[in-house]
Amino acid sequence: MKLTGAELIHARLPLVAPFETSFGAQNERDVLLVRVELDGQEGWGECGALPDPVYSQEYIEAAALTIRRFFVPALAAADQLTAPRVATTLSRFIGHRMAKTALELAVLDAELRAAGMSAADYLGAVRDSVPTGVSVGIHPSIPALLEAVERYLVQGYMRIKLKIKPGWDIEPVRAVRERFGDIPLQVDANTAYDLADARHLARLDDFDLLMIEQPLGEEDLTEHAELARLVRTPICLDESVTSAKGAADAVRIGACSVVNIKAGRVGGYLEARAVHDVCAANGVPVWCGGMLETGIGRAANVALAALPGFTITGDTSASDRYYARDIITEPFVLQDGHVPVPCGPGLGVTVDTDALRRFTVEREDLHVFAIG
Ligand code: OSB
Ligand code: MG
Repeated sequence: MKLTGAELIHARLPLVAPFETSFGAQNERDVLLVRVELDGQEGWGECGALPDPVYSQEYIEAAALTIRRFFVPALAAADQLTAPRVATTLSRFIGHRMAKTALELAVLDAELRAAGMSAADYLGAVRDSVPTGVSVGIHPSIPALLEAVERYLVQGYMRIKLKIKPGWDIEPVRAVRERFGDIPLQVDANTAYDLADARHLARLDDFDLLMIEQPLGEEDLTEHAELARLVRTPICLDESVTSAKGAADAVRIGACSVVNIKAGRVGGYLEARAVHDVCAANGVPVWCGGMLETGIGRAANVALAALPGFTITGDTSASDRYYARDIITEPFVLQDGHVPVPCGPGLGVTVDTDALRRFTVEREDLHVFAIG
């Protein structure tokens, strides 16, 4: 198939509640969506980038520019465009993994819709629903946090992840443990600590956490390996893992014993599957992370999370945990702590273009012309 059209949509969706992490608070989710046409067949993709380069180097405007200026012209020159060929066609461009992922996903959606196959089947899913946890942001007070956690537990979420940072770590974890007992509980620091904090982080060992996610900096692989020797709680990496090779290296040097897989962070859903494969081959459990996706990215994440190596509950929460109104007609609904894996062709979700238009900040038709 050939790329015959491409469109960028910058939408802004209000979040049901502010989401605060160690890198800042968000009240809304600005998101970059990509719509492609392959021989006239439509496909949708979502870019995980946030508006500011605070989780990774990428941010929405840079992703849009990179897609417009470099990626779409390169893909337009490819004759037999398929999802696996997106990564190979764009491989001479360094980084910009979330931007690449959005295009790979849109091409995959179009290709699979044309073939009548679901993304779940294409990726190798073995489940028709996935157990789901929830990522709970930093709250203004411990009572406010306990109220939020209680609400999620009542809704049926299977595990709670608390965002932590220096000054908001031991006490919130202790309070949640004391109040809710033996629930599956873990924390995520989004790089907020240094190796010098090892003794402090070891205090979390008292609380039987499933894992500490990304305590140290993105590039601090050897420091994570050192920290893993100083704390008993398993170390999970998020930001640090940007490829399957990187995952294998991290595991080999003992920097982590669990991996959070986010397709955008590693450059695509096919690379995400390769991370899954290399972790499975090394006996390392993985779980599916999230970037507050709309229904488009969520559909892809849930399909990925249905692969056999995803043995730990992830962050593929139901749509209403994020949005009062998703831009997708069918919201993902929690049922007995699980979300269903879409089984229709492609991503298996339908974009409500009228609703999307109401949330659109900027829309751009890209010129699809070949370079070279
Ligand atoms: O570190 O996992 C993270 C959201 C935005 C950026 C980074 C992270 C997160 C989350 C929320 O933890 C995951 C989700 O529910 O989508
Ligand atoms: Mg994380």
